[in-house]
This record gives sequence, structure tokens and C-alpha cells, in this order.
Amino acid sequence: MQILDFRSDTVTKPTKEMTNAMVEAKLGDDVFGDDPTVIELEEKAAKLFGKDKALFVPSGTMGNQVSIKTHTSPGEEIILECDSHIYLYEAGGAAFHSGVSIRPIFTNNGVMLLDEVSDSIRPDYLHFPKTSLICIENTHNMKSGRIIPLDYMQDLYKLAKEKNVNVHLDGARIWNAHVATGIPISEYAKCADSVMSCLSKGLSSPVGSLIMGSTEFIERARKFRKVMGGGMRQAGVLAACGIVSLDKMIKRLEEDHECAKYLAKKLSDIPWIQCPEKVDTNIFIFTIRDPHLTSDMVLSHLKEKNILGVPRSEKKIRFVTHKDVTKKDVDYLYNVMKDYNI
Ligand code: TLP
Repeated sequence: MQILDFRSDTVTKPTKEMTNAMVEAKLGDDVFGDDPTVIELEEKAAKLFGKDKALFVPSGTMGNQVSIKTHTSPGEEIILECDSHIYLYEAGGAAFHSGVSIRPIFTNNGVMLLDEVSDSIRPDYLHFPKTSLICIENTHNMKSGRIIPLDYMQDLYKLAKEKNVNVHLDGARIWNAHVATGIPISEYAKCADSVMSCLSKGLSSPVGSLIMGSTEFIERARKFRKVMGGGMRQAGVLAACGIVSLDKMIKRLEEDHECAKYLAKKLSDIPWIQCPEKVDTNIFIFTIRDPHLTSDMVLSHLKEKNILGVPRSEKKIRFVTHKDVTKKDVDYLYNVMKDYNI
């Protein structure tokens, strides 16, 4: 039987159009700066985000790490939300690559209170590190794919600029926020000095992410991408998929959102499941109510039935909807979960 893979939207396989585009791609050497397909992708992305320039990078993690490195100097401090990807899932990269300390702000919904952000920005004082960056994540992965509201982002950016601090947006899934709200991507991007966004999640490219920013920022970032080993040669084979992602795969994210809402509705009638407060996009993180059950127990049962999800803690499990799962798959998942004998 086929495996139903709800672990992440990163598991999506490239479309036929992508594999054709890979074969047809005009190639150069991107470290020499002359791969025409990479140039085309970067120009398209810069335009979409309303920034001067874009830079193609192998992964979202590298995109975030290169951005932090470009914005900061060792010994400085960055502010971010306690459950953000940069804090939880990048293997301590900000300390490792950039030598910065991290000031996490605790929230229930991914929205850092402006007063707390303001209080966390260090005054100029001998004993303090300099606060040089605030990072935000939209949509917020660990808060069940929640959309961070645009007006909040505008207020946060205003505050940051008043305090002379830069803002980096981890917009790995900003496409999902755009599709769900109808707000242009460039409006979100206006609230940040740099943006990272992934092609290899719901947009289904096999590999690749982008960083967008000013010309000066991207030229410095290019150097750090090289330092981190992210300079790729005939990268046009990958960029060709990225172009298909931008041209053809954004609008269809609506289907993933609808599927996630369908999943949430179905699973809400299972007594041992506590659903998230709301499901804005394509991520569904639920809590196990039963005191005797753990995530690992539930997931290994599901695996026996050919369903995959990921643990987010001992009592939390994540399912993500994407192009390669359907409502029919959700029905099967629901039946397996409903019949789980606890
Ligand atoms: N997230 C992955 C895992 O690493 C958790 C996933 O399956 O969701 N920012 C955000 C908000 C992300 O969710 C991710 C990937 C990244 C950055 C990093 O992207 P990659 O995996 O391309 O390094």
C-alpha cells in the first residue's frame, strides 16, 4: 500500500513540468554568476517580493543563517520568538556561524508583544551586547501554520526602525499567508529588511530557497553563502524548478489549506485529540489528551497503517497537507485515528 506522508510539505515531489524544465534548462556556472536560469529565477523573485535583489540558496536553513550572518557581527544579539525555526530547528546555527546571543520572547501564538520586543532591545551600555536583528516567522510553523497579521508586522517594523534595528522575515511559507489572505507578498516583504522563502515546501521544488533584500545586502550575503559552502555551479537545473514553483504552484496552495481545514474538522470529534485553536494554512498540530498516550506511541501505530506524521513534543503531533496528499487520504487517516484503541 502507498505511504500517506503527512510529515511535512517538504516531502512533495517535483511536478512533471519541473522535471521537463530541468532537462531543458539553459545552464552556466552560478559561482561565476553566469547561469541564466538562476539569474531568471532571482530576478523573478526580487520582483515578486518588491526588493532590489534575490539570492538562490540550497536550503531555508542556509537562507536564514546567511541572513543572520549578513545582518550581525559576533557578540551582538538577536531577538526572536521562542518557538521559531531559527531558535528550535537550526542546530544552534546563529551561535555557530554568527557568534550572536539569542533573546527569545515567549508567546502562545507566535506574535511577540511589541512592548516586550521594545524592552528586549538593549540600550547602549558597556555591559550589554548590541541588539542588531529581530527575526519573525510567517506563517508560524510551530504555532500550527498561523498567519502573523500584516498590521502587526508593520508596527513591529516601525518599532525596529525607530530603534535602529533590522528585521529578518523567515517567510519559508509566506506564500501560504499570501494565498490565505490575498495580501501581496511584497506587502509582507516591506516589513522586513531581508526575507527568506522556500521553494521546496508547498511549492514542490525538490531543492532550494531564496533570500531577498537590498542590492548591498544581497552582495554581502553572496559572500557568506560562499563561506558556508552554498555556492552551486550548474544550479540552473534546480532554479528551473523554482521558476515553475513561482509561476504555477502558488495559487494551488489554497487546496492544501482546504485539506488542512477538512482534516481539523474531522479529527475534532476524536475525544483524545485536542485540536489547535485554529488552522489558518496547511499545518495542523494537535495535543494528545490521554495521559497514557505519547506521540511516539500514536505515530508508531499510524506507521503500521502506512501513515506518517512527526512528533513536535511528547504530547504533540504535526500533520502537514500538501500537493501529494488528498482529502481521501485524510478520510483514511481519520478512520485509523478514530479506531485507535486506547
Ligand atoms: N521546516 C521543516 C523542519 O525543519 C521542521 C519542516 O518540516 O517544517 N523556516 C521554517 C519556518 C521552516 O519550517 C523550515 C523547515 C525552515 C526555515 C528551513 O528550511 P530547510 O528545511 O529548507 O532548511
